[in-house]
Amino acid sequence: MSVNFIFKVIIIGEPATGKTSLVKKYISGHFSQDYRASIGTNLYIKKIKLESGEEGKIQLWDIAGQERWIKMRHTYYRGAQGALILGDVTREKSFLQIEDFWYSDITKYCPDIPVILIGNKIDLKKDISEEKVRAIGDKINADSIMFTSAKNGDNVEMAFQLISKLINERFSRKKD
Ligand code: G3D
Ligand code: MG
Repeated sequence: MSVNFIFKVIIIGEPATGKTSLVKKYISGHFSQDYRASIGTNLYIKKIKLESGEEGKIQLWDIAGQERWIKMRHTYYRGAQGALILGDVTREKSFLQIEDFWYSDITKYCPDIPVILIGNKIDLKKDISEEKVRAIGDKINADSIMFTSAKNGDNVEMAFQLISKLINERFSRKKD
C-alpha cells in the first residue's frame, strides 16, 4: 500500500471519559476493563482507507494521567490536524470544561482544525440530555457531534472515519 497521508489526531477531555478505551476499541476492537491512570502520552497508529479510496495512516495521541495539569500540553497539541473532545454522558460534570478549557486549548495551540465532540458511554444511563451535548457542540463550533460506546463499539469506527474525512477535506481546501 502506498501511504498518501498521516493524520495526527488528538483525543482530549476530562479524566475517565473513556479516551483510552475509545482508542483501544478502534485500534484492536478490544475493550479492556481494567483502568490504569497511566502517565504521559499513548501513541497509536492505524492504517485507514477513506471513502475516496485513498489510503494512509491515522496517528492517535491519547493524553494520559493528570490530563488537565500537564505543563507540556502544547507539545501534545502541536501539529494536530484533528481532535476528538470527549465527555462522559453519565457525568454531566465532565462536559462543563469543554468550552473554556479543552476547546480553548485547541484555539491556542492548533486553531482551525476539525473537531468532533463525543458523548461517550451511551451503553449506560445518561446524566445529560442529548440536547445539552448538542448545545455545547454548537458553542464550540464542532464539525460534528457523535455519541459512542467504547464498550460495545457503537459509532467508534465511524468517529475515526469521520475525523479523517474532515481532515482530508480541510487539507484539500487549503491546497486550492
Ligand atoms: P480516560 O482514558 O479518558 O481516562 P478510560 O478513560 O478509557 O480509562 O475509561 C475510564 C473508565 O470508563 C474505565 O472504567 C472504562 O472501562 C470505562 N469506560 C470507558 N468507555 C466506556 C463506555 O463506552 N462504556 C462503559 N460502560 N464504560 C466505559 P473503570 O471501571 O475501569 O474505571
Ligand atoms: Mg486514559
